[in-house]
Amino acid sequence: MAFTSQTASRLEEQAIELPSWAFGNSGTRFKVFTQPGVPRDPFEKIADAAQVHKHTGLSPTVALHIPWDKVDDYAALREHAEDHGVALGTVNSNTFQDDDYKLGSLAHRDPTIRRKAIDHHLECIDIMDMTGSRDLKIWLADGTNYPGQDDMRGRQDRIAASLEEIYARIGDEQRLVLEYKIFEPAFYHMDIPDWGTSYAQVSALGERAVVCLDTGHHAPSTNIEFIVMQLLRLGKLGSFDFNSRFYADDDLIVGAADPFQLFRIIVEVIRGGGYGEEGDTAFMLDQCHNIEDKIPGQIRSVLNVQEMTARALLIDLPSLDAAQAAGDVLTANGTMMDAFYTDVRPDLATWRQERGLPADPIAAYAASGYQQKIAADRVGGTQAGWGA
Ligand code: AOS
Ligand code: ZN
Ligand code: ZN
Repeated sequence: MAFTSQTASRLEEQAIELPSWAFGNSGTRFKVFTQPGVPRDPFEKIADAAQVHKHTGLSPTVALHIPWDKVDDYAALREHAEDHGVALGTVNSNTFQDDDYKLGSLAHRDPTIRRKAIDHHLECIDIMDMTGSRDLKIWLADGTNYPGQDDMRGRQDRIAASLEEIYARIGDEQRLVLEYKIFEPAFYHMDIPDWGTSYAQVSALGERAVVCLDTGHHAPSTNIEFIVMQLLRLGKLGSFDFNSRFYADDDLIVGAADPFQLFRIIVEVIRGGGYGEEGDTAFMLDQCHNIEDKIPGQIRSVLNVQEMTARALLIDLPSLDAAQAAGDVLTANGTMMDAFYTDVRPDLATWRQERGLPADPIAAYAASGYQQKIAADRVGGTQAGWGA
């Protein structure tokens, strides 16, 4: 199937949320590399994120992280975002940076620490009310390092009770989104290690509790698109944290290691009704740019997602369906591969030009002088939070 006007208009439905932390300094546990011009406060992170949207038309919202993006005046931050042509998006909580959380947060045995962690989430919901955000995203670092360190069942029950209290404060238009991760920072067990656990927890809460799938949070060789299919089938795929992994939670540019996997994931999102206006699955990036420039790194990322979405939209569905029904394995697989191997980049350049966007967003950003300007203007930019 060729790139048609229908493909073009379906692409208009795409929105990819950017993480505010992608614009700050970041690194690994070994080294945080600083870059000239990184934002000094959340306002500047929003301004940088707005550059990505300006050049691509793909990223109208920015996710916040509390406390990294704590400000005195959220109405002012919201207005600042709107002035820059974007809106504030998901609020990410953080219960992994305090000494208090060494043995867990929502799963902790000590009720005072659990209280502190629950209260942090209630504060995040208060912030969401001010920013107009829909989603509270919870990723828990809770887990243990050694067999016998704690009772896994008790921890699961405490998480359930803590989440219930948080969910009770979620507004009618808001959602609680629970992310899972196979390992790290805990290495013997994580309390929310997989989609099944996240699904069990959010299902016990109610309709407005859903799962976040971070593409870097699985064992090697996991069939992620199968999980996408299943969660959509169950009505619980709330959002993606997109990134790319070679080994573990690499947080690299989405589509870098395996564009074919990204394609297969998006095929299932479209198949399952999660895409665009008909769906409720939020596309977000969860990435850090440790060695490359951050704004062009984000531009490349959203373009990669768009490119694989365009290819996924090209699948000749009637032919695929007929081949599947006939048990014609080779034709069915060939139909998928025909779409995957189609170079849509010229069509996407035209798509952008027709919408008043630059044909080549990375070149346009480089030519804009913005990078030089922030490098000159900003001194003492902040650490994103990772690798501290
Ligand atoms: C951690 O590994 C997770 O991917 C989190 O989604 C995220 O990176 C963190 O919560 C930053 O907000
Ligand atoms: Zn994530
Ligand atoms: Zn992660």
